[in-house]
Amino acid sequence: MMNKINLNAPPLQGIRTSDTGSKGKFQITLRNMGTDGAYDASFVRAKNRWEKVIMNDLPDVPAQRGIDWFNGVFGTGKAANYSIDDVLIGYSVTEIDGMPSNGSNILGQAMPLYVRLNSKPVSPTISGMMIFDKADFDSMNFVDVELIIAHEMVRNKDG
Ligand SMILES: [Ca+2]
Ligand SMILES: [Ca+2]
Repeated sequence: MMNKINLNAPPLQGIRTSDTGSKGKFQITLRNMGTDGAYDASFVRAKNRWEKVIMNDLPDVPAQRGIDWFNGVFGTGKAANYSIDDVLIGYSVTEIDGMPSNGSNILGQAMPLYVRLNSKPVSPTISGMMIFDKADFDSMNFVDVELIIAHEMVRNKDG
């Protein structure tokens, strides 16, 4: 396996944020943190889908000293430390377990990594990660791939 991934994601982190100064449209920033760009267009279409339906814009979260918004998930050389408007999602389509025939197939993993602590009653996500198995995506049509990405993306919305 060329790209080793740690499927044991780090625990969810929270950052105190401002609730004021929000005026604009909801933005999702995507970063391909892997090496395979074959599904980039599917991620963009899923992102556009959610940006259209999520109404509540949030204030930017400024860069925090010493913090990697991906919390090491994609390696220390790929740390993200910059201002976030409104959500940052790092993704990778890579080798996980292929498509084993014993029924234990892993499709991927998606979860929030940092959330805003000051927004009540929910804690909207600052950053999240999505990792998918290339073997599984390669076995599907692009419509199904996009639906799976969109479904997992919304799980990143609120921590
Ligand atoms: Ca915003
Ligand atoms: Ca798999």
